[in-house]
Amino acid sequence: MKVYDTDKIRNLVFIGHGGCGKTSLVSAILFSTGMTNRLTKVEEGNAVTDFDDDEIARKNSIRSSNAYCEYNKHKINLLDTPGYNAFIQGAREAIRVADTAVVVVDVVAGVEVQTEKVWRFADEAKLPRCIVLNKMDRENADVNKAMDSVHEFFGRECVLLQLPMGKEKDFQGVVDLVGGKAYTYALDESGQATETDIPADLQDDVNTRREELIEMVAESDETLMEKFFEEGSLSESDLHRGLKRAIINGNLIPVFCASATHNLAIAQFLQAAIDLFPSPAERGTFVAKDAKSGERVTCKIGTGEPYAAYVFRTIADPFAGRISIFKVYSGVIKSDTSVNNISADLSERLGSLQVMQGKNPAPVSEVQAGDIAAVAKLKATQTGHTFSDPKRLVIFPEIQYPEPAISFAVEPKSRGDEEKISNALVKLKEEDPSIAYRRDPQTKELLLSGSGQLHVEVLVERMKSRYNVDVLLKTPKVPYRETITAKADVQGRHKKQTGGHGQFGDCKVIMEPLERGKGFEFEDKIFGGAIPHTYRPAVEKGILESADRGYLAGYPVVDFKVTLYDGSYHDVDSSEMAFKIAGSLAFKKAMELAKPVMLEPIMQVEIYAPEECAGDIMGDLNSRRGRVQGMESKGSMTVIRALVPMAEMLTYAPDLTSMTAGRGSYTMEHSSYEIVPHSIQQKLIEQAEQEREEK
Ligand SMILES: Nc1nc2c(ncn2[C@@H]2O[C@H](COP(=O)(O)OP(=O)(O)OP(=O)(O)O)[C@@H](O)[C@H]2O)c(=O)[nH]1
Ligand SMILES: [Mg+2]
Repeated sequence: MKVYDTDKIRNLVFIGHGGCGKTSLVSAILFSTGMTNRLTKVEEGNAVTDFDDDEIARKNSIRSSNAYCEYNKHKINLLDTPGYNAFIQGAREAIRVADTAVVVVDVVAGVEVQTEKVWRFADEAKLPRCIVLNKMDRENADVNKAMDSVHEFFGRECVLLQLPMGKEKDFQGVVDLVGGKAYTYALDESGQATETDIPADLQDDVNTRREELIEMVAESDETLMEKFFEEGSLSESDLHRGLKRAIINGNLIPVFCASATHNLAIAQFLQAAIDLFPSPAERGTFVAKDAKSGERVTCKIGTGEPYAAYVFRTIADPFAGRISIFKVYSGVIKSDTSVNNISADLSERLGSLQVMQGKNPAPVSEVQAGDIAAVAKLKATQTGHTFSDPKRLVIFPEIQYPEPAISFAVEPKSRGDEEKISNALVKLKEEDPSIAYRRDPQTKELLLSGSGQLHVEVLVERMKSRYNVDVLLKTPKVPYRETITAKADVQGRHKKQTGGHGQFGDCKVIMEPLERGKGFEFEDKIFGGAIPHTYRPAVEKGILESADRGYLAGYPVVDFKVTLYDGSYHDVDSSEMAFKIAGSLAFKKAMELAKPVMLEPIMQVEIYAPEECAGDIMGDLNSRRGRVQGMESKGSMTVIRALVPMAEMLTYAPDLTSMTAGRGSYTMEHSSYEIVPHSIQQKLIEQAEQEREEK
C-alpha cells in the first residue's frame, strides 16, 4: 500500500439512520474506484464493511468499520457506522477521527430519528458535513420533498450541489451545479460516467439554482461579497474556494444525490470529496491534554510535528488476535518501530502497520499525519489510548459514552462458566466501550448493560459464537433493602445446657434508626465487665449477619445503630459463638418492635424527547410513581428530569420507544433509597414468602 501525504488524505465518516444505505455507499465507492472487483451487497453478505458474522446474519452494521479507496491520487478513508438505535453509539468513535461527516439520508424517507441523533454527534465534534440523498432510484424519490425535510431539521445552510437527471428507476446521473456540467452513468452498475449536455428541460432550473448557490457562497465571506456586488457573479475559482471554506466552517452543507445499489453518481461525489472537503491539515489543529500539566493544548496537524496518535477502535479477530486501529494526528508512525503509549505508560513495539479494507489488512511502511492505520497484537494498548512522542507528551480525551440505558442479569446456562463469562465480557468491552458490566454487591447478579435490548442480545450471541459461553438474560432483580423507623431496647439471651458444658451469652442493646445512607453503626457502652471485651465484637457480628439476611422479605437491613450497653456472661459456658447467637436473638426482637419498613432504589432519570411527546411522557412517569423535577427545551427537543423508583424503570426502554416513535432516549443513575409505599411492600413480602416456600 502506498504512503499518502497529509494533503492527499480525506477521512469521511458515513452516518445516518439505520438502513439509509451507508454500507452500500461505501461498497459502491470501493467498486467504482477499483478496490473491489464487483459491487458487493449487504443482501449478499459480502459488503466489505459489514464483515462480522452477526452483521452478515442481520444485514445491518453493528460496529464501525474502516475501508479506503484511491481516487485521483488521493486516499479516501471510508468509515462506515451503524445506524440502528441500539448500535448508534458505535458511530461516535468514527466521528471522532473523521474530518468530514457524510450524512446519508434515504431520499424517500427524509430526515429520520437517528439522522437527527448522529447530526448532534457531528455537531458535538464540530465536524464539517455534507448530505447524500441516497436511493434516488426508488419509487417516490423526490429531491424537493427530501430537501424540505432537510431544511426543516438542519436549516437553510443545506444546499443542493447537484440536480438529478431522470426520476426514480430512470435516475441516471446528475448535473454538477458548481462546474455546470452534466454526467450520466452506465446502467450496468459499473459506475462509468460520461459527460453530457445539460438536458434542455433542466437548464432553467440549473441556472437559478446555480445563482442561488453563488449568492450563498458570497454571503459567507466579506471579500467574496464585495466581488459579487461589483461583478454580479463569482469566478469559477472564487466560487470553488469560497465553497470549500464555507463547508469547512460549517456555514454551508452541500447536498449530493446518489443511488448506492445501482452505483450511480458516485464519481461526482468522490471528486467533490477531493475538491471541497478538508484534508486533515485543513481542519487546522487538534486539541489534547498536556500529559504533564494536564492543561488543554492546541497542536498543529502535520508531518513535521512530534507524533501523536489516538487508538479509536479495537477488533478482536479470532485469528489475528487484537487489532488496534488508530489515527495519526501529527508526525509519522513507521512499521517495525516502537511507540510510546502514554496512557498505559509503556513502550509498544509495533509490527507491520496495516490499512484495513473491512476485515482485510494490507501492509504499509509508514503512516503520515492525518491517516488511519491498524496494527495487530499490541501488549497493553486499548481503545482510547494515545501514542505520544516523548518530545511532546499529549493525551487525547477519551470518547465519552452515555450511561447505557438498559441492564440485564446474565446467568451461565451451565455451572462453572462464570470465569468464561467474565473473560468474554472483558473482550467484548474492549471492542465496544459503550457497554458496561458489573456485579451487584447485593443481589449478586452479574449485570450487563447496553443501549437497547437488541444491543445486549447481540453481545450475548457474540459470547456464544466467539467465546463459547451460553448465557441466559433475565430482568435484573431490584436491590431492595430494609430498615427500621423506631427505637427498640431489647435483650438477647442464649442459654443452652447440653451434656457437658453449655452455651451462654446475654446482651442488652438499643437499636435505633439512622439517617438514610448512613449504613450501620455500633457503639460499645458497657462500663465494667458485664461482657468481657473479647465477646463484644461477637455480638456485633451476630447482629450484622442477621441484618444481612433481612427480616421482612430477605433484603439486607441498613441505616440503623446498635448500642450495646449491658449483658452478662458465664465463666465456663460463654463463647464467641454463644454471644453471636445472643446478638442475632436481640436483633430479631428489636426488629419486631422497631417498625421495620422496606426501602427501594430511586433513579435519577433524564429523558430526551421531542417536545410534542412531553405530555405523554409526564403522564407515564406519574403512573410509574415518578416525580418530575424539571423540564427544559433544547431546540425541538425537551429534556425531562425525574426521580423514579428503579422497579418501575426496568422495562422503560421499549415503552419510551413506542411513546416517542423511536425519537426519545434516556439515561439514568442511582440517586437514593426511599421507603416503599405500604401496599407495594405488602406484595413484596408475600412474594418473598412464596419464593421461600418454593425453595
Ligand atoms: N433501491 C435502493 N436500495 C438501496 C440503496 N442503497 C441501499 N439500499 C438498500 O437499503 C438497505 C440498507 O442498506 P445498507 O447499506 O445496509 O444501509 P446502512 O445505512 O448501512 O444500514 P445500517 O448499517 O443498518 O445502519 C439494503 O437492503 C440495501 O440494498 C439505493 O441506492 N437504492
Ligand atoms: Mg451499514
